[in-house]
Amino acid sequence: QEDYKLWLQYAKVSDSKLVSDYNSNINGIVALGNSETIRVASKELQLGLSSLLDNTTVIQQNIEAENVLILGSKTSLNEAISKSLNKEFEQINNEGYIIKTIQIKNKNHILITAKTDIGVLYGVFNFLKLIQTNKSVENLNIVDAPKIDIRILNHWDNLNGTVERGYSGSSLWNWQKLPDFIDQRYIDYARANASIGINGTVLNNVNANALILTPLYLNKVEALANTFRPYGIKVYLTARFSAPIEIGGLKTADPYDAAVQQWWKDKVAEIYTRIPDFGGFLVKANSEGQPGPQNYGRNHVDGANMLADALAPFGGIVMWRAFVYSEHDVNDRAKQAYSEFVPYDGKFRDNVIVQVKNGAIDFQPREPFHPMFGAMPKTPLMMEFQITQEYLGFSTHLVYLPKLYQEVLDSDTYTKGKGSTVAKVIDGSLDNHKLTGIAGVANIGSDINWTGHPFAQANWYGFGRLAWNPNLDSEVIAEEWLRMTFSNDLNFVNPIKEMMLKSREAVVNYMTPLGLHHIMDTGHHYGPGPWVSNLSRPEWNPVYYHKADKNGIGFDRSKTGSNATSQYTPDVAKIFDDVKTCPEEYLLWFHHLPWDYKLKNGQTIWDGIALKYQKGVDEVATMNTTWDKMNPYVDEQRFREVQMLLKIQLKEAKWWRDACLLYFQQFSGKELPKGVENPTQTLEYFETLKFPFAPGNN
Ligand code: BDP
Repeated sequence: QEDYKLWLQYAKVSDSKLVSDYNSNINGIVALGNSETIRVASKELQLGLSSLLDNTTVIQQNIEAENVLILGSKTSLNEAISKSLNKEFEQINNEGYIIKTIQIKNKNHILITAKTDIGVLYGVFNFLKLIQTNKSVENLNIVDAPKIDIRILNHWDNLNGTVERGYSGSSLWNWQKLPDFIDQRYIDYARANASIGINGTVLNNVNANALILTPLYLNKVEALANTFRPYGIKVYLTARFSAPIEIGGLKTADPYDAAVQQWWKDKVAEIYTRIPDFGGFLVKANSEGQPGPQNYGRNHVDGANMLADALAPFGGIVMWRAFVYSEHDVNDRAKQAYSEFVPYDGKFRDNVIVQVKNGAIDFQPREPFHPMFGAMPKTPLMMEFQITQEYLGFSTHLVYLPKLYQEVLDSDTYTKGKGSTVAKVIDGSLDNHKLTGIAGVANIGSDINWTGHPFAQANWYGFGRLAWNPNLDSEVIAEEWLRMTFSNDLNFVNPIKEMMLKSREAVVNYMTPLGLHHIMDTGHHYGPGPWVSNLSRPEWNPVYYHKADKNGIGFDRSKTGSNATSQYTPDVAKIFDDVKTCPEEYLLWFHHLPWDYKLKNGQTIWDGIALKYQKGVDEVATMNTTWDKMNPYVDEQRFREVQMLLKIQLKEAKWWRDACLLYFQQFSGKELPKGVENPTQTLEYFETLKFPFAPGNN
């Protein structure tokens, strides 16, 4: 089925001239080396070529013929060839690859090589991509390498098969049938990830269950690790901080306790006897009720370093999350992670990396970049993006997230002057860090199409591409994804690419325009709930975030308010602090403004908000009409699915618009401006809507 195949459709190239050009360049494959990785690489190549080009080229033993596709790592090449590529090899790291047209005895060949077999596999996928996207394979000279070391998915999968904030079925991992039954899904999962360069996976939820660390489960984890290894994907686990008590029989999990330290050392050694290339632990500690070092009067450094010491002898790492906010300091939740972590800069072990969400609240449709980026130069920080759309319409709304990712990565921290982008913090170049990483909270589940919405596959794909190179353009990524997933026909690619690129701004507009945030309904986080004010912790309530009243709307985080702006470098703080220079997309994130405050275009805040909500709805309406014309280019099933989903999205964009505007209107006391449709329901109606069927909230 098409939708299962993701961007690895390998659909037959429709242009017959192109097919013959390709075929004339590919007249046999020679695979050097005999590792599992080389085996899967040549298998993928054969699958791709036969399907894309009807080219049934078989593996050959030598390079006698012309136009042979040669794959193999540096050490497997003959010396003359390898020497001639010295310059190229210098430009790549262990995971990079070279695709080059070379001459041997006056005959042309295409060489796919790398320093490692995994690099060769990446080269193979990228070579196939050239054909998938109808690019030329003449005179090739491609040298490419990932800019970030750890490119990892975080699965929020529970051991009972549910997925926290997962909207595409249940967990992929079938713990009952593992380790004996290796589902084809696991292999296709690994292929898909390898094809975009993802090289790590955390199998289980950050809200962790200690049982994953027991032999019963480790046995199964080992089977997954063995399955993923040929594809260059390392397995990581979340470590529940209280595991020494829960499964170790100890009385405490205090990181200063010698028995606790020993327990972790033994546990880690046990894991490595099973999985010699185990990646390490991801830890959510003292956050939203999870246990952690603070339960024993210790701090994040104590906790992270204890685990790091256990992992260090084996080369493992700790990814320690900075997603913390305490109920004791409710002045401004956005400030807390920074306040708690920045004083620890330089105190973590070398094999600890602190994992920071892209913004200071929680994966909202738009947030300014997290002030921790750039603020801890002596500590490697990794990015945590959410691929699953917890706050952006689950897997029902079409939202192209690489736009969001790129906006964050391109943000300038100014910590070392202009150009100190978040991307440079993450790729280690700004502060010279060796350990670098980027994580995406996966949107993958057991649905046939993996991600629920056919277009949500693009978010998995795009995350992987930006993890490989955070400087890539989201537009380029959208185009290659569309060509590989659907069609190379420009009558399809151009309008749909534009639709994807606009979809992120659309969701911001119909959910949280002008810097509004966290006004979704409680628990499920799906529909609007700006009225919610009855939750036990103040910072869980939407009213805490929008602060709408008769006088105005917005959270004052400037100098006159919570002063969260002071957590940014002075250059950035100055821009955000001044209502005149603050970008309007962050206006109500940083400022509380009267309803008749004038925006740059002359509209009042009230009119501006209302018109933005309307614009969001209009954009989704346009997405619908654009897609309706795409029937000729897409298989019936995916065409219909997307069409139905877009209709729901339109209905729900209106729900957001009407509910939020009716609610805020109570305070503004003003009429809706011309151009904004009148709500067809009352505020009471929206307030009493229930959403008991929301998935993923467990
Ligand atoms: C929030 C989710 C919650 C996660 C938490 C986290 O609502 O389910 O456990 O983040 O990242 O976005 O730890």
